[in-house]
Amino acid sequence: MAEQYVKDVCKRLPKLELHAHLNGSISSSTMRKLVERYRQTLKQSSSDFSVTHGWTTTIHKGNKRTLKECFAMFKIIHTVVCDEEAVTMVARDVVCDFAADGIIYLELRSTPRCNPSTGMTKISYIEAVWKGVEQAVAESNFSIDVRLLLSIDRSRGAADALDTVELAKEYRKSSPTNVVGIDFSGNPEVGNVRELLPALKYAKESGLKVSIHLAEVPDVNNETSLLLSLPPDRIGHGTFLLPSNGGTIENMELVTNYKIPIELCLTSNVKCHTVPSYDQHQFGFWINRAHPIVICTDDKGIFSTTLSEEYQVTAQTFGLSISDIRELSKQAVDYVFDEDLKTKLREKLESDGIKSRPH
Ligand code: 6MZ
Repeated sequence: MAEQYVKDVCKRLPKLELHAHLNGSISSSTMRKLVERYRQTLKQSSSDFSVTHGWTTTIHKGNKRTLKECFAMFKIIHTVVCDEEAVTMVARDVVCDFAADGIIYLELRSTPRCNPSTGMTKISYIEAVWKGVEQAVAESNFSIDVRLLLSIDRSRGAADALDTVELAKEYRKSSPTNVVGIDFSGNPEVGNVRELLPALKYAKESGLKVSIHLAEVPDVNNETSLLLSLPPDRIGHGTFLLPSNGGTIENMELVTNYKIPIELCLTSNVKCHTVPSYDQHQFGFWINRAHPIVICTDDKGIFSTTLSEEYQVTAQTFGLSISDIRELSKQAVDYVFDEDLKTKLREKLESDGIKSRPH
């Protein structure tokens, strides 16, 4: 199929994004606004931080970075997203970007963060995120439903993890922020999963949905078994789960027997060197097994991608037909964490699908 044709179909296709980290999804134009604001409004001197000198938080086309370098980028981003105003601007812009790319349902995940120097607290952070979401939904010409996952950063220890779960419980109850679950993420080379597991169990017992980054790096089979014991409602990446890639048969069987949906982020994995090339991505394995999978962006700002582009590169690499692409976006509805929205989303996909169907 011609590249331009597939590109157009993927762009017009109504899509669901289930794995997007807020601060990794910032476009370069929003990033420029943030850096300028950090310099001017907050009057930081240029020697304060490298954000004022040759900063870069995007891995452009054709370039790659290690996971370690990616995590260094988050430090830069978090420095400029330092108060509620910046958080709201980021959430608003990111939701508008996704809506313009044809996303009809977005599960946005973010780590509640406090900053004593600006007075931002975890609570004011969450509320600032939701304020930005509401602004985007009100302003956007497109119709998009947004739900939040609060992220546990595995590098921050057990007390912080428990605190995040408590916040998620509170916000789910008092609902205006539409928190539906917990994400477990952060630098996979840092943190002790055994210590963090009780917080994740507590989240599950509390009825929160839980998506877990696991096997994102090699040689973590014991940690992966612990995390699979929950079991998670969805898995992020799972790159090194397969026995052919250093995983264990037991872990792989748990994932397949429980049919745990896997959030696959092709460009992220290729750009971070955890997968050598698109054609060697584990997407090929799971699709052949008819295992539940969903295509996602991970950090569209850092990896300079869009969900449309992720669908396009997946289709072209693995020879998917237009109906395969449609089926992938349709199946994603089965895996969303807000059960109450599933019927509405199916109807929307059906009617939008008819409108956007190529002649
Ligand atoms: C693991 C990741 C990640 O929470 O400040 N994050 N964790 N693996 C990845 N693969 C590349 N990409 C992003 O967004 C940024 C945070 O999301 C997590 C990291 O904890 C990062 O600091 P928020 O909105």
